[in-house]
Amino acid sequence: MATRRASQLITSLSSPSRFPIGRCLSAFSSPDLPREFTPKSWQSNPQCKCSINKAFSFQRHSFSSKIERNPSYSLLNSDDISYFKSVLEEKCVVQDEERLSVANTDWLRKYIGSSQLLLLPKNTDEVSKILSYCNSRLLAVVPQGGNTGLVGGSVPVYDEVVISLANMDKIISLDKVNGILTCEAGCVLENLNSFLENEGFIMPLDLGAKGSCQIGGNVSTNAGGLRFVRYGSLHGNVLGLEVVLANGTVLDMLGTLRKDNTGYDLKHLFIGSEGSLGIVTKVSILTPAKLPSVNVALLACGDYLSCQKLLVAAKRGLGEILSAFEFMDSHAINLALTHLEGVTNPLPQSESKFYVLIETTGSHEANDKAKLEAFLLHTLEEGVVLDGAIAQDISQASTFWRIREGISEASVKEGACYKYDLSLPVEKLYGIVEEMRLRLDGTAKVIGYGHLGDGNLHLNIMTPEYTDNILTKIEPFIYEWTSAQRGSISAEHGLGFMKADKIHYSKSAEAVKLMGSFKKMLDPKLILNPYKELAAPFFTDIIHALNISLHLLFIPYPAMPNIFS
Ligand code: FAD
Ligand code: 2HG
Ligand code: ZN
Repeated sequence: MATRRASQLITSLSSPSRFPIGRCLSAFSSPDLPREFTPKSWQSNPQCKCSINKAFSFQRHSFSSKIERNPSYSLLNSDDISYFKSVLEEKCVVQDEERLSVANTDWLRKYIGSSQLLLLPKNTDEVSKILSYCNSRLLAVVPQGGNTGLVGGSVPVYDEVVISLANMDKIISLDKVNGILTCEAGCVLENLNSFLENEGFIMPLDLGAKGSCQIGGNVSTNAGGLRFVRYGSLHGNVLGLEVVLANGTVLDMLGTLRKDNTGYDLKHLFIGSEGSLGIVTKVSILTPAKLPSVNVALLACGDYLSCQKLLVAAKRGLGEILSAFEFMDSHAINLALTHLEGVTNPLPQSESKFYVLIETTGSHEANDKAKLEAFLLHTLEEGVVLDGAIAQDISQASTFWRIREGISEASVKEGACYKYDLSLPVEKLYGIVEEMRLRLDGTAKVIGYGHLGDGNLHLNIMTPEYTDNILTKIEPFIYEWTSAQRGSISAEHGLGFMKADKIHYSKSAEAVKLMGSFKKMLDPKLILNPYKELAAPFFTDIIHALNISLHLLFIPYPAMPNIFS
């Protein structure tokens, strides 16, 4: 049986639609791969325009409690505009309706705020002046990077001033001996990678949104992505940060040392803090060497257990050259094939339940190829893999990646999309997808995919439109299920607005309380990114103590009279 599968693969790979193992792709580098995604394409779509005249109107579809605008925050007035114009170039003080509508609308078009002001500082000093002023005037602000976040964290909830880092996109230095890049926070991830590739390095992270997301946004969300399995978290790769605090203080932590145990390592507080503690203005980051041999394979597995076996085998058999291990169930791959233009199924005959994309990156072309081929033959013989194909050129490799990276884009073409991003023990990870399908009983499309190598599931649920009825079938069940497995309700996307009141499913009351203390200490007037992430701890404690669920309540935004008085 096992041998038959192996010979099947060899036969199928010899057919013109497959990519012969013996002719797998030669080394290619990612600038040639059209893997970027450009969410900006929707900017001109009239659907996403919101009227700024409807001040404080606010749409959100995933948060059943109602939160009121905090009246303690000041309303913007003409003196404020005059001040900002005195500090920034006039064109960087934006009140234009169309540009505001883009800044007010998140990538999913699910969260739409009503800010009436977008500021585009050009340097740290300008950021500092803006924050110092907003702090003294009690004007709430939202730091914004590429606005590709998926949890409603990057757009205003009400009329918060949007501070975009887009104009701060300079590369400051590259230390070629140690592979350390220092740059401004507004540099677009893909631009950094292209710059580095020319110098013989790469960024240690890569994500489908790389054509728009910024390194400051990546740091602030502690983005994971497609290279995490190889290079690990930004907590390991970021060596230093410059951050502007709410009161305008510039905190210089822009070290470039690999080792530095003098006192608390404060930069870690800001990595993943989602704009709630300060604005990241500069980043120094470790950049791995660009290696010459890259191979990509797409493999079909009959069941989820085989995917797990494949992961174990890949870690052992491919070892140091494994650079991505991404998985998709058949529903996810079919969604991508349905909605992405010009993409065809590389494994048209397999119709398997699961697919795994494996990428290897190494320094020796012949050895790496031989290693991958031997690995694939072995897993075929063992029956772990049912079918597969190795990309033989850049175009085929980019098709494989396009399918995996394009799932997000495809998911929003179905109408409404509820997105969950869970960390779970790998052996339990697919259980929630199956349970959710049973629970929703055909009333919604449910797809499971993600970074299996990191135990990170993306569970997307799609319906023609957002309804409370469907939401109550999903939540709080999904969070309770995750919490029961001691998983995390946010593996890599953050809490944002979507999960502002859900932190207690993954963190203890004591830990949340301590986070609240940090927030209060660093941003005592709570001007930074309100109503999100650490906005909740002030009342989460009470709610938790009463053992009731926040989503059942109507919550006026927690008044903080002692803070604002
Ligand atoms: P934004 O969306 O603008 O902001 C995100 C959060 O960070 C907000 O809370 C914002 O206030 C804050 N912020 C932004 N810049 C700063 C700053 N300079 N200082 C302080 N706070 C700031 N995420 C992953 O982890 N892995 C993936 O594989 C992945 N793939 C994606 C694929 C697609 C197609 C899309 C649309 C998104 C994907 N994401 C992924 C989510 C998103 O791209 C990441 O969270 C990314 O890091 C956000 O960067 P950004 O510059 O767009 O930040
Ligand atoms: C990915 O891995 C991203 O593709 C996006 O993290 C996941 O859209 C999603 O749910
Ligand atoms: Zn992801």
